[in-house]
Amino acid sequence: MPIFGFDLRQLGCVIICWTELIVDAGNLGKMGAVLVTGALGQIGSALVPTLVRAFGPDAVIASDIRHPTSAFDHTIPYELLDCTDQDQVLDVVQRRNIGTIYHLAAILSAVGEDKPQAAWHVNMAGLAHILEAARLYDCAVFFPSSIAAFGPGTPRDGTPQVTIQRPNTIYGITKVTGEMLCDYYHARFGTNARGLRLPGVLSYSAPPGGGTTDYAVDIFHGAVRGARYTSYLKPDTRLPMMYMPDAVRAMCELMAAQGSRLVHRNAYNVAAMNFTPSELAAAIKMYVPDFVIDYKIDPARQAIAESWPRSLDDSAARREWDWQPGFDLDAMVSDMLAHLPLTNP
Ligand code: NAD
Ligand code: AKB
Repeated sequence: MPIFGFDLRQLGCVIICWTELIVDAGNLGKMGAVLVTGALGQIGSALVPTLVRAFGPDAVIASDIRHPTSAFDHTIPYELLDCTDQDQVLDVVQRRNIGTIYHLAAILSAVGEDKPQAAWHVNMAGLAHILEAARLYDCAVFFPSSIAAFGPGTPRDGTPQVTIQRPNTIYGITKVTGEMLCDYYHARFGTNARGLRLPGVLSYSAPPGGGTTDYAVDIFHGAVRGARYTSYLKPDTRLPMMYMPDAVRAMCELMAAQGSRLVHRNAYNVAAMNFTPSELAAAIKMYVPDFVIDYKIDPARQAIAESWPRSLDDSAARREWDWQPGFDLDAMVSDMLAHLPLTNP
């Protein structure tokens, strides 16, 4: 994006606007384009437009294993890319002159328990190929870990940054292994890999992709369609959550942060809010008075939720790169409901 003869990425001072939040997203890596894998998913659908606003449509390459749907903005360069195919990954990174990779492609927790071998393959082979491409072509890498990287032996309230990590889901095992693989590439090869342990992420624009926290998105669609929702988690199941604008901003801010400040660079706890299905239903009822929630428990997803933190200590992120969430429960509910009637007339 040349302006007055300079490329803003060179200056490290690109400004991103997202729902009135301003982010400095500079220092993303060496010069080069930004590749997003898994770009058609819930987070990619929000991240790609934000990156395009920062860097321009020619500097952001969206990719996924699927052909783009009609909702995809076809002005953005697109690659059909299976991240488990090393040759494809190396080809795209070299041919598109990639400098930064946001590696979002993955299989999430609930689908992962149905297909554990596929989850291991996509999540681990995919990350290994991305890190190898980053080593060979000197790219920065963003890796989204998850609250799933913790397990039943972890303290569940105010889960510390450094604590026991013995997850009992295949998804969680791939996330903690992914954190360690990023640590290894950074220590052994100097790869600029950075990561967040994201809570359940909520958004109105794209459906979630088969996780345990999906209820907290689905409930809004139930609320605007028929003022009803049947929760598959028990009413008192507390989980950490984050609204999509905060999640995208956290990803961009971490990638922009000064490397010398990052002690826990590959796996920061980040927190914004935590709630139970019954608390979320009560918050929605403030805006949709007729709203009714009932419960039909899915034992598989309930067991996963009960192995995860109820709340996170994100003081390392606050200290090392000035993380601050923007949305609490009420602000998130109000914003979700303000947008959903437009997408579900
Ligand atoms: P999603 O399921 O919505 O999207 C994942 C995308 O990856 C899909 O579009 C899918 O087609 C693609 N994909 C699957 N296999 C692929 C392959 N072999 N090659 C290329 N693409 C492939 O997931 P999301 O919610 O957007 O999550 C993105 C990342 O963030 C994942 O790594 C996930 O684990 C992590 N994360 C998400 C949340 C959340 O609440 N959404 C929370 C914590 C961490
Ligand atoms: C899931 O529920 O699998 C994801 C996550 C918290 O990683 N949303």
